Amino acid sequence: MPAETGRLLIINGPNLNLLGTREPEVYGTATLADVEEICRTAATAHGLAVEVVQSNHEGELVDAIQSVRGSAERPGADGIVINPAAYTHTSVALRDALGAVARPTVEVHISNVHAREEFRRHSYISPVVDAVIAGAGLTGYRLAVDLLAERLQG
Ligand code: CA2
Repeated sequence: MPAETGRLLIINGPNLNLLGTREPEVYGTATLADVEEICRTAATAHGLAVEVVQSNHEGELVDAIQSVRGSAERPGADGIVINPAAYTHTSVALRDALGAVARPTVEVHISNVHAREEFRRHSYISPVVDAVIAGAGLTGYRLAVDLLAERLQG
């Protein structure tokens, strides 16, 4: 196994802790633990470390984004995968935080947000990220990790 050559932060927004417990017709039956395993497996194959976080609180998500800068106590991160969940459609704070940290970032949505209610078609986040993946289910997280590995190592 090669030494880890970078770190990714995988951020999940509100209610994604409920994955696998409700609305399987929209979000499938896999859980947040499965998201973590998918990301870790893909990242490891690229020699990248991952940290997966989930919060139901907007300010905690802002703190998580800012944490990629690192500190004396914690390592930072080189890239971000974020499913902002409902905050996609409401949060100027998350958009500003992502814009400020300047790391390659992929926005992921499990469902195809363009095939659902009209309000889900607008994202405050998309203009400040490098790529958007929607409707690929949990595979979207793997694709996001693969893309970031390519951008960071290519
Ligand atoms: O498709 C996605 O990944 C979303 O980001 C999920 C959000 C939704 O607000 C976005 O429009 C699209 C909702 C996450 C809530 O996840 C649940 C999972 C299982 C049961 C209930 C909610």
